[in-house]
Amino acid sequence: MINVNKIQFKDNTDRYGHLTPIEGGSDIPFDIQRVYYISDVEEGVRRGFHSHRRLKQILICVHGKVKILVKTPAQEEIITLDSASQGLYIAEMIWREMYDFEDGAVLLVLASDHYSEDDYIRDYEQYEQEAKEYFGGGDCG
Ligand code: T46
Repeated sequence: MINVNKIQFKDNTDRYGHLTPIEGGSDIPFDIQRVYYISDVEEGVRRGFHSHRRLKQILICVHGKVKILVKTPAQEEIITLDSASQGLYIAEMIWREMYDFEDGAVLLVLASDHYSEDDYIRDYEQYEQEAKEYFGGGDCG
């Protein structure tokens, strides 16, 4: 889907467990300016409901499982994140919702910029309007 893709990180697995390195400059298509994580999300809770105007992010479910709905005016996809060695790259102008957090799931996010509420579009109608201008029909297939 446009502005969204999965990234497979190197997974060093041995009998002592897993180790997943993520290196700036090679594994991540932007300079990491911020890291945050979402945890202890109760059953039935749905988060997100917004898009970013400029921010690019990579979501990694480092423990457990979570579903991510990504959406443009013309496309929609549901992606399950259940591997600590897999990232979901979401670039600008993508509506997202995160739900079905498994008990104990931890969603780590790498972001291309510092937190700025001005970069959020939290109203879906406003999002549709701005996204149609941004994609200009280029998100149709
Ligand atoms: C996103 C998804 C995947 C901060 O103070 N600093 C921060 O860096 C962030 C991300 C949030 N906040 C504050 C703003 C709110 O008062 O934390 C509170 C919860 O944020 P929000 O409701 O935006 O959380 P989610 O889970 O809906 O969305 C978050 C990110 O905000 C967003 O960028 O793409 O995770």
